[in-house]
Amino acid sequence: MKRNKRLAAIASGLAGGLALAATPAWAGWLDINVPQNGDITAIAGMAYDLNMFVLWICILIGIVVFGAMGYSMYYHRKSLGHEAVQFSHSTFLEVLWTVIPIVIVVIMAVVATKGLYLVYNTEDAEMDIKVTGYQWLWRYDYLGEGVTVYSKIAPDDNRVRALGLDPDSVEHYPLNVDNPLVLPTDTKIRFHITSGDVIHAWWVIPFGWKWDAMPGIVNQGWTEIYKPGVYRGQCVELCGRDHGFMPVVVVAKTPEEYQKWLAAEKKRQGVAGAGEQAAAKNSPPAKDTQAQTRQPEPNRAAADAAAVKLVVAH
Ligand SMILES: [Cu+2]
Repeated sequence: MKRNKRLAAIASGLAGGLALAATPAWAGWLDINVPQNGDITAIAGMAYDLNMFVLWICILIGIVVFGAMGYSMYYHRKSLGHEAVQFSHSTFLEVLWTVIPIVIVVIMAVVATKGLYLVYNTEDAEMDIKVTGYQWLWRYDYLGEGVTVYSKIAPDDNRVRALGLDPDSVEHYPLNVDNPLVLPTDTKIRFHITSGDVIHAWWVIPFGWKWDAMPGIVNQGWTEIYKPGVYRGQCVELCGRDHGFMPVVVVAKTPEEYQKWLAAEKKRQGVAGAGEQAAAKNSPPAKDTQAQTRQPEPNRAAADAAAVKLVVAH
């Protein structure tokens, strides 16, 4: 009877603890966990699930091991007249406590490898963005489109920083930029990440990864954004004086909205539109040398397309 009472007390204590954990007052505890962005990108969802999967395995192992220890120490204590067992080897136990951890590690390795495969599989991308880090801004090239965006900390944030104003006076300080990276949703986007000077690292939290941006090296990552919205991140490699002030802002638009933005941006940047390019292709080649000398520099879009091929081949 006594034992049942004790078990009931432990059970009610556990239930109370779980109920407490579920109340809104404890909701902040979720913030210290891996961000739960599975509804925004697949990789973020995978990272969260993997984290929780391994965490639950650890919790189960903890319950079994500490439960067995507690039970043994309490119910087989000396004062009850128990004597220590005197065996020194048990082949059965040794095999058991070798095989069980191996099985657990193999299961975790299989799940983690699947996750890594997801992160590294940049095949079949529908568009390519080259990300170049500079001290202290980002350059985004829409490869094959001829569009380039330079993105640096927004003027308001810069004012707060330079004049030592109240950081709360600017929302999302210091994670606002002048020109965000605009991307379409529901599109597999491949990133080619590099640097023009020192080592930076490009990080957008809901993408679930960060890649080093290194001079002379091109790292590849990918994302497919499920939900339109504004996603923030920053440089995460100490890159000099203003390392803390080179934020990343991605604005995800629906594919239709994105196409509209891209067309407007092409016009703004003076990139020949798709229609004009097609017309140029169809027109007979210029015969007189004067016209040839007057031809513009090699089309940036074509040059970028060649760059994509080069990068992808690597
Ligand atoms: Cu940096």
